[in-house]
Amino acid sequence: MSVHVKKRADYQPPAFLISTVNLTVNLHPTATRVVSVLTINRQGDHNKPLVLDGDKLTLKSLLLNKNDFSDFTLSDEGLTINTDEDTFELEIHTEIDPKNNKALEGLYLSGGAYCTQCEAEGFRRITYFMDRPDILAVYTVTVVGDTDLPMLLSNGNPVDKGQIDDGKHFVTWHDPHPKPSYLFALVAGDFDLLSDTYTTMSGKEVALELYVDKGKKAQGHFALASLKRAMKWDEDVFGLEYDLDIYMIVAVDFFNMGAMENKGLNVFNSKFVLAEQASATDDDFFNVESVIAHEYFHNWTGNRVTCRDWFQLSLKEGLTVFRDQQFSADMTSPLSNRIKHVRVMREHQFAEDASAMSHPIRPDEVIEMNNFYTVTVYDKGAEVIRMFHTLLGPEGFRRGMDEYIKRHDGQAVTCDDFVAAMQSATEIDLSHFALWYSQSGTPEISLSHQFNAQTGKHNFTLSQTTPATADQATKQPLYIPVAIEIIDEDGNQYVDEQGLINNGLIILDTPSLSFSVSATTEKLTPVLLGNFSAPVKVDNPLETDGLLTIFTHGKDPFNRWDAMQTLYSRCISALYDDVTAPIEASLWTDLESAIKSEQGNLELLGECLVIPTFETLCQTRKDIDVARLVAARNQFCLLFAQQLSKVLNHIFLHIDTGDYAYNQSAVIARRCKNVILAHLARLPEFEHVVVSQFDNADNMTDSLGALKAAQYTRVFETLMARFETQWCHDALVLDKWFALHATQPKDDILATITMLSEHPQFSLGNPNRVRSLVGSFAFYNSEKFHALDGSGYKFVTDYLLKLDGINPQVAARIVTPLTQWQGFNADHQQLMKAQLARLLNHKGLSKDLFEKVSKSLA
Ligand code: 0A1
Ligand code: ZN
Repeated sequence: MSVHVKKRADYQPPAFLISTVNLTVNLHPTATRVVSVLTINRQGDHNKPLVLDGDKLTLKSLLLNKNDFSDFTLSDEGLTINTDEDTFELEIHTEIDPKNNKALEGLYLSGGAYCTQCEAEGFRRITYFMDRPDILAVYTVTVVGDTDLPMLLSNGNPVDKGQIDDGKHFVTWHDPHPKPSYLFALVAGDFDLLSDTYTTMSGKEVALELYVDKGKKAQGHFALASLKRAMKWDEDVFGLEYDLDIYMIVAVDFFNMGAMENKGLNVFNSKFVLAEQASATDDDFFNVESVIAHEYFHNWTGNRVTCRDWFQLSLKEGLTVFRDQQFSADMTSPLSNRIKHVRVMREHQFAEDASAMSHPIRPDEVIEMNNFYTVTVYDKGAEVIRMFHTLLGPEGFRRGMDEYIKRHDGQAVTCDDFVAAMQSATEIDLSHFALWYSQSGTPEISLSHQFNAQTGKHNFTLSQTTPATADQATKQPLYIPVAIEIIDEDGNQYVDEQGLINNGLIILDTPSLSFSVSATTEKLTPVLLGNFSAPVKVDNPLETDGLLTIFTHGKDPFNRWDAMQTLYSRCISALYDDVTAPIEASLWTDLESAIKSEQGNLELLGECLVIPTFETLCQTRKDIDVARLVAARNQFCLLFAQQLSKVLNHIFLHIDTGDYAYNQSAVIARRCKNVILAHLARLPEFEHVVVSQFDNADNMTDSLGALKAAQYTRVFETLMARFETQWCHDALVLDKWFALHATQPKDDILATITMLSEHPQFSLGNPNRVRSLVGSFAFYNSEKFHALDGSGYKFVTDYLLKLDGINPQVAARIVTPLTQWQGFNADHQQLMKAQLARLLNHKGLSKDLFEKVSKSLA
């Protein structure tokens, strides 16, 4: 297959600019007509032709300065216009087929509604255009549709509407803010509408409109309230105010990602809009609020200031994820948010960096841009922004942000521009720090510690190294802010003699650095990477007593949680070596007292009782034998439940979750209770507790908590059947049920998944369904996905071969676990690669899958 690798270094400024776009879209399921009138200006002194991108379009006619025009060439990739005009108007008539657009890029049908998805390169599936983010134009859009599509929406403000004939009407929209084509949107359908208003800090009233499927209005109130909280927060924290008269959000069922920040008209996966007590878990509520906020925050970080080219994606995504994380922390709690994000980093981003898809947060080479909406660009990108925030402090960061917006409002810029704006707000030289944008891989920091009893001095050496990655063989030392505490057994804090530790932070910007501490005690415990101050792995060689000292006396709650995670991971390692190995009795008494001591802090306790997932455990291990690691983890969980059941049950019985409410203390209480229930459920004598919670739950968090716990009991299948009967009408709830089925490590799991894919609610064309069934199996059913007869790998591959012809973007996401073979032992690797080779040999493989599969076999 012919593939084109795009390189960041090859960026060329556009040869032409497009200042205005006048679109008329006449909707029809299989033959939508699009008329695009563009005002175009040549840039500089050259005689290059105008090259427009286009994909799956039928060109009907072309006019230049209102005359028929024929001096053009057409290819699969676009349209080349040969003209020597410098300023001209181009009118392009095309036809497209939304109904048969199953890739869900460009204009497509979701249920009965038309909607668009243009990021990253979907606008070229609607009309011929310079489909790149540095072409900023003012759009006027007329949507023409049948009257059974009462709502005709596009970006900006409505400026005209009317009846065309009996069966057709139109609405014209004008967006005064120049924008890149990826922010274009159009929606047409018959929805239920929730309306509200928001008065901005300067007193302007903004209409808020939320469009949901008919009958789902009650599930939209929380999203609308979240939007108002996000608008207020951005004013309070960043002084950023909304800039149009209307803000619309539409929820659709068929969507490849979470949501999309189209100017003034966000399109959302319904999963991130709809939420009410009976059918949504606390996590769902949380996710709705954070995705609503994320898309809203893009209005400034993404839309008003956008990316020059797609290599700069983290400019808007890393920054906006950081902003939504800060918002969520303010709305809920900093600790549980931080732990949530660190879990994502450790489970998914570290895995990506260890794989053939490793790339810096600002990638250098791309075949298919859709493959770069990654945990690296988004989540590691947000960690890099967080480090700016740590280094500059909240005020310095705010000054940098103000400067960034002041300099670049209305422009398409680069990550370097962002760094330069931050630099203007601090004395710290950020040039070394900026290496985080170009160097991939997960740095590993380690600490060595020697005590000299004669001098009473503790010498510490902190070192960093970044292992080579698939994309970069050599690595340089990074500029790493490491939050650090040095404590003794009673929790007294110590400072270093060199004064390298300032306000609990040490800057590690060389391969290693040393410092010393004077103390009479031999037992000093260094506590590293408070609040996960940098996206790195840590090797801090502490014994159990050191970890328990951190748990008991550490100042930073993140470190306290992390110490427990390390402790559990150590125990699992011992069981990996020998699953029958005894665990020292003192560990259980220590854990029991640790648990008792935190009874009053259910947030930390709930998180500390979570055993690291299989995926997290993989990130600190090599040459993994999956069955052994799964067995070791299971054995540890069983011992944990057996040894600690008394104290856990005692706490379980004393947690009062009260009447249902979605507020912080209630969420924390439910979370802790359900974590404990999942432990207790491993013991037969607690089966009735699981059933009783399932029977009595008045909210989805507790129902699903009971159902998940039930997987360790004999009643699982019965409860699953009851759940299905109760929820078979609600696709979003059934997704949870599909996912829970798919993650069962039972022998006939492949037959079960095949059967479920014939369920009336299942559809291969719907990304949410595919992700919940097949995605959950590939990502989270480690035991059966990695079965050593190769059946799990083959099953997923067979499925991907079917899916790739329908929706390559989703197929390329689900292939991820298959490409991450590096940590597993040779038996696994061989089987995984055999299936990757099958994919690679497949005729007509999409660019999306080709890029990931070929890299992982290289
Ligand atoms: N910009 C959106 C995410 C998004 C990206 C690509 C999409 O289709 C290929 C859709 C949405 C966000 O960050 O929320
Ligand atoms: Zn985003």
